[in-house]
Amino acid sequence: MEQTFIMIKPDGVQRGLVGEIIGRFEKKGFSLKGLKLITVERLFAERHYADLSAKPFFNGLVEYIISGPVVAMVWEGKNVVTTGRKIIGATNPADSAPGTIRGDYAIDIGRNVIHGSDSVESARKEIALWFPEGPVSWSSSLHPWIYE
Ligand code: 3AN
Repeated sequence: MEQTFIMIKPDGVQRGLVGEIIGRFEKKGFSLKGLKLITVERLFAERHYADLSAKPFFNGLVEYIISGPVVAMVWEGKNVVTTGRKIIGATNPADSAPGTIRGDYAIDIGRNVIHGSDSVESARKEIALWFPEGPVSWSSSLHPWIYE
């Protein structure tokens, strides 16, 4: 089953959106396979965002991510990478539809509350970076009620 890496950024934690965000993924039917509240160091944040290191906003992005604790999660389910991105909404909250997390709770691109892996391959890399111990292995008893 597919897995994705989801991170509630420091603004989402400070604003008390953790329960709301976890609830949206849970109610959809996805399974939580990893969860931790951590403050990451600069080098770690730079590794996570290595693909964006040439962007003019890179330093500001790293400062933002290390500014407070984040909630790092692994979610599992059919098409969870693509569907997770839909639940999150477009990168720029100005373009995110109402009903998405960013559409409902964010205004600025540099304070967009949440991160979600953009492909199965980046999910694999991000889960390995954030959860070197591996996700938690368990099966939801709701499975037959969610999948046909
Ligand atoms: P997403 O997080 O939707 O996958 P990416 O990977 O393009 O989007 O960007 C990663 C993060 O970089 C975004 N979540 C956002 O916080 C930040 N970012 C992207 N573009 C900009 C920008 N033009 N100005 C400031 N921050 C940006």
